[in-house]
This record gives sequence, structure tokens and C-alpha cells, in this order.
Amino acid sequence: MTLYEELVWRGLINDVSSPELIEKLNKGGLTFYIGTDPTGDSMHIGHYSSFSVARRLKEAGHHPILLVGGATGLIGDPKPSAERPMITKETLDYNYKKLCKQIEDIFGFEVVNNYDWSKDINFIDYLRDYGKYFNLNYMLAKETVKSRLDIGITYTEFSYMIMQALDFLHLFENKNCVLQIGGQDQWGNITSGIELIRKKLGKEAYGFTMPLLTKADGTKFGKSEGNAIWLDESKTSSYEMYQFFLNVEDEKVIDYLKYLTFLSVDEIKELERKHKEAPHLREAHKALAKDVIVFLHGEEAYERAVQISEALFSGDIASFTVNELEQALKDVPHFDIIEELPLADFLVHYGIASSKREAKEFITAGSISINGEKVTDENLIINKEVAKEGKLVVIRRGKKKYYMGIIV
Ligand code: 545
Repeated sequence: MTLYEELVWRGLINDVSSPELIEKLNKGGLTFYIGTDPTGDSMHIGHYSSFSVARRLKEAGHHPILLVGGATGLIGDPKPSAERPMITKETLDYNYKKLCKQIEDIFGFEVVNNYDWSKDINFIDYLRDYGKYFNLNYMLAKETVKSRLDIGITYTEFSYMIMQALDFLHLFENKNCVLQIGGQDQWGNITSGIELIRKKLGKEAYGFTMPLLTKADGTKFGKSEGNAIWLDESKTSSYEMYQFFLNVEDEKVIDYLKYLTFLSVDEIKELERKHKEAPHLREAHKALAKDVIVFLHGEEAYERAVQISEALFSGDIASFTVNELEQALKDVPHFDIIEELPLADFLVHYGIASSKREAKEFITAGSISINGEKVTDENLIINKEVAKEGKLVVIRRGKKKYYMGIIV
């Protein structure tokens, strides 16, 4: 399989600017770039997939440049839905620093900032040296602009594609960067750059886009209960990321293996066979979680995520630290424990049992555990003596229901 054939097989190709690009991709040696605006302080799993294509191209002998948009981030790439609120320069600087570090830690590629060359362009030169090459009809025809005409788009966001185009021109002239890649939402911005290079230099540049990952119902991939799956471990722990991947839809897991992992074609085909044979063993899901988490956060973070997941399933959480419990049980019901109560009253007070009678039934049946130990004494006083490190009281009811009490 050639590089291009593998990218197609993995579902990573959406648009390609010209057929010549295919042979150039297979030959290797191209300098290319992918850009990101510092609109947030961390990438999420959706951006990870696009940036991972840069890693695939690098492993195939191309030279990646990552651009972080210190200038374009101040302007805002128009979204189909609405005008972006103006970002403050302080927020942009904060995001810029965080994002650069994250990109360098994860990918280790050369990073450039378009503020470095955009800041010196004065308004008249901008209009003469770049604006002059953009016919209004061409700009209005761009998907993201067209979809905003009725609800309104400002001159600022309308100008964005010219800025991204001049970036490509700048990198083409100064770094021999002949290819730009991005998610499918970037097609209009990428082709604007190809056009500017053709008109100004009479040279051919190239671009291709990746389809944005979706769930089976077509909605955006990368959120669980409305929260994005962030690459920053302090925002999304390895355990949460593990749970997210373990729970992706069965009919999509093979697509995600192709798109997000660096497992070989044969390994993925083998996992596809196993997944069809015994989906309940979750082999494809575990391979997906492992490849992404090990690359992002390392082997031990992955092993710990698996241990936490298995321990919560078995209930054997006595070995957990307070920090691990807080991470693993982030989404379970939390409450402050202010007064000391005997267990039966405690269960009713915090809604774990609907009545004193039911509370006693749970206790007698051995369905209640505190911090991993089964409790059968309905008069056990729940206070800092039974709390982990005098702070946490983790209640497990039955096989799966967890509650987190915090002694205040
Ligand atoms: C700016 C100047 C350039 C080239 C590119 C840009 C950025 C581009 C853009 N890209 C998106 C982005 O998302 C916010 C990230 C927050 C951490 O807006 N105009 O900045 C996304 N990009 C990655 C993929 C994307 C795209 O970072 O291309 O499709 C998401 O996967 O939406 O000269």
C-alpha cells in the first residue's frame, strides 16, 4: 500500500487539490504545514486526529511545520453558526503558550507563529499586496462565508481567509512549504492560499483535507456527556479517556482504529476480525484506548487507567489514593458530609436509599461498601474516622452505583 492508499484506507482523505499531489505524497520529501488558532488552551481528540496525520506524513518522509495562529487567532476563523466573540490579547497569549507547549510535548514538530510576519504588514500594503488578489465573488462563494451572509459576518472574520492565504504564501516563499493540510472545514482557507500562490508567484501549491470524525449518527466525535475529551491530562484524565474509548459505538470502533491509531493495517484487520467474532471482549476498543493513551500520556498512565477501571468494576478500591478516587469518580454524585450520621440514616439522608427500611435491606444484603469495604452495621457512624485520609467517603451500592462524600 502506498502512503496515499493507506490514508484513503484509513478514511483520512476528504478533498485533494490536484491529482499531482498523490504521486508527490507517495514520493516523500515535501515540506507541509497544518495550523491551529489558539482559541483554547488545549487541543481535544478532534484536533489530535488532524495533527496525527502530520505525524503519519512525517513517518513517510515529509517535513512537518505546525503553525499556531498568534495573528489569525486575534481575528477568528468564521464558523458557520455565528460570529466569534473577540478574544482578548491576554487570553490569546495564555492559550498560545499552553498550546505551543502541548504541541511540542506531544508531536515535537517545528512550530511557527503567523504573528511574526503578519505584525509588520501595514494596512495599505495588505490591501495592495494581498487583498488585490481576492475577488469578492470568490470570497463570498466560500462555504463558511456563504452560510453566514444571512445571519451576518463582520469585515474582520470575512478577511480571515486572506490572512491564512498569506501564511501559506509566506511559508511557500520562505520554507519551501508546498502543501497545507487540515480538517475538511479548512478547505476554503487552504484553496485561498493555493490561489494566492498561483496568482502571485505563478507556482503550484497543494492541499488536502481530512474528514472530521463523526459518531454513527453523524454528530461530532469527541465529546462524552457534553464534555470534550481534552489532550491535557489535567482536563481529561487518562481514566476518563479510557472510559470514553471503551464506550465508543461498536459500529464505529474499527473506523476510529484506522483514523486515530498507528496500529498497522494488518493489526487493524486482525482486530476487526476479533471484534466481529466476540464484540463483548472489547479487544478493538482496548487497542484503540491503548494506542492513543500510551502515545499521549505514556504506558503507566494507561496501565493505571485500566487498573482504576477494573477496580471500580470489582469494587476493590481500598488501594486508591484520594487523588485517584477523585479522578475516577469525577462524574458520580458528590455531596458534603457535614453532620455525623449512623449508616442507615446516612443512606437515606443522601438519597442512596429511598427509606430507612430500604437502607436496612441494602445493608443486610451486603450491597453497601464504604471505601471498598463491605459494611453490615447499620449503626456505623459515618465520620472522618471511616473516611479515606479523613476526607473521602466513597459509597458503593450494588455492582455499579458510586457516590462520593466529602467530610467538610
Ligand atoms: C490558521 C492559520 C493558518 C493555517 C491554519 C490556521 C488555523 C485554522 C483553524 N484550524 C482549527 C483550529 O481549531 C481550534 C484549535 C483550538 C486548540 O481554525 N484556520 O484552530 C482546527 N485545526 C485542526 C484541523 C481542524 C480545524 O486546528 O485543521 O479541522 C480541526 O480538526 O478546525 O495559516
